[in-house]
Amino acid sequence: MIANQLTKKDSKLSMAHMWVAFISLLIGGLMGLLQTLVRTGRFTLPFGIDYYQILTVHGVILALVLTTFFIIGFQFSLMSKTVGMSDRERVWAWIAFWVMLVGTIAAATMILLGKASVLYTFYAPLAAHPIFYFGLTLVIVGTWIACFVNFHQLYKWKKANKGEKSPLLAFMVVINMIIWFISTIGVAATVLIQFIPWSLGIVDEINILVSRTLFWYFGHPLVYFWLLPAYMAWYGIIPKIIGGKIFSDGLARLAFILFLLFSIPVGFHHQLLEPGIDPFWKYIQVVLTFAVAIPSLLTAFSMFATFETAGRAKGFNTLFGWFKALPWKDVRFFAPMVGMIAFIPAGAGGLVNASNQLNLVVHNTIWVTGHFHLTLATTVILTFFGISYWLVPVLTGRKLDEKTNRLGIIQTIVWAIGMFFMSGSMHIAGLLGAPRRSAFSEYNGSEQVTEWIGYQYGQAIGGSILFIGIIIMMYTFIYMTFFAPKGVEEFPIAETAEDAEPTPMIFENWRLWIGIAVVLIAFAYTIPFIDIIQNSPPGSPTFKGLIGNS
Ligand code: HAS
Repeated sequence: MIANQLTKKDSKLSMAHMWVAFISLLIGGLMGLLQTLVRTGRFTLPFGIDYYQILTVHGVILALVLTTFFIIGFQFSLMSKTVGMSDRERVWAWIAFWVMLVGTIAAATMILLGKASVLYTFYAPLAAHPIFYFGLTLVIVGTWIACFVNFHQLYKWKKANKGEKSPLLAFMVVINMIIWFISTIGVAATVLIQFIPWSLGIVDEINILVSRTLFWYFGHPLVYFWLLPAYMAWYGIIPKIIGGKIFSDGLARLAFILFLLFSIPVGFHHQLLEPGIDPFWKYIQVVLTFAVAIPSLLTAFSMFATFETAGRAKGFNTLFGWFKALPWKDVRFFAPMVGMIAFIPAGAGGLVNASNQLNLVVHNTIWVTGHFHLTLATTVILTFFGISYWLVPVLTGRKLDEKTNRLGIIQTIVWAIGMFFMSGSMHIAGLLGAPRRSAFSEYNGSEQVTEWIGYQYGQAIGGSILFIGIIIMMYTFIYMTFFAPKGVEEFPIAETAEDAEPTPMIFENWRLWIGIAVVLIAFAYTIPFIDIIQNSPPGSPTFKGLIGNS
């Protein structure tokens, strides 16, 4: 192992995950471009391909496959770097990778064959081929193996370093994987107990509200599973890149613990307009949703503090002078920073969604699609791109050279412009009532549709610019992997500021935090869930007809 680098074996493991993530980016991005073109009403898909088929590929491949592989690969590299990985752990990590990959290929094949056009939320009563659900199950089982590898890595480190505070990034990885493990129990339950028997014809009907509730029990923490690795980079890596220090290790850990507590018992905010759930429990979960915004506000504070102290330490002492001290020409900082700036309106949009009355206006409109293209496809993805500009060279034994840096800066600007048009148009069209999850339609010549058309062109323009961004990113990925100059690239891990308050050891009390998380989940879900089951309407048979997934 070269100093500051990972071992060859660890690098290979993370790099395998990066390959799957970037190939997914290309396929999923192409589908996204096609969708925006179809929605102008001027473009028809060739060879009888169905709109909902490509929409499913887009959602599953980008929201589930790209993210999961990138996150797990990145987290393995953080764990190897901070607490180490044994040969046995690495064998299990590879098993996790292959199980996830086989599951992904199975599910993707069914979608491509037109047998699973059920979108990434696979809402019942839309039914897919059973192999699609088996594929998803394998993906989840694979991630669980990865969870336990990470848990074991930290456990081993703690045993060897009794009484010591665990490395910040390892602590963060473990929190993220605990959130993932607890939340995926919900989606595993609905897939195994409800969807698989129903799609195999063993049972005739499915309880739709139960399936959606179990899905969203998983679906909201899923968004934090995406966000937290970006926060790992913001808290633990960016300070090093800007030549500063982590403002407060304790504050960073507190933010992550708050995510563990509040990110799960909030799924009802995706179901505010769904009948059959007692409004009192929706209210409780909305309150908890506002609580889960607090760790993001803490993060905003912490990042500003990090930037300001770094700038002042370099002698930029006026009120906003520190802003100039930031390394704007370094893509490792620039790409995540653009992501952070995007998170200000993106997060505000989330708070709009969470407000019961405003949710009435935006729910099921394309505003929501605009929201997650700002949060996930801008804030999170630009941070992931920012990570890959140094991580891929570290993994391949190459250098982040001037060419990569320049391409990365251009890519970030192209992405920001594309997303401004696409997500901006989505937000506005949504406010004008344009629905989400729908192909182009004139709705029998309804006048209201004319108000949306301009914004649908806006989405296509944005989508085309974004696709150029994807091509640049793919080129840069290939360049970094095979052609950049060989050398030793820095794996940047920040240190905490000397004058930061000491981190309370109670943050390492895993039993306490997991215990409180479980109590909160039980409180928010038990009574409404019993109510949903006891007062269920009749179940639904499979529905495969209209969208070609016969
Ligand atoms: Fe969301 C729907 C509420 C965050 C993703 N969300 C979705 C869906 C997705 C998604 C995928 O309450 C659609 C699911 C579907 O298919 O139906 N969301 C929220 C709230 C937050 C939030 C309250 N969402 C996210 C994140 C996502 C994501 C993060 C992905 C990564 N969302 C909702 C609701 C719905 C919803 C409802 C359902 C809507 C419906 O009706 O269907 C919060 O976590 C947001 C808190 C964020 C902040 C911002 C803090 C700002 C920071 C940046 C600091 C900047 C710096 C730079 C330091 C409070 C940290 C400064 C530099 C300068 C130069 C100025």
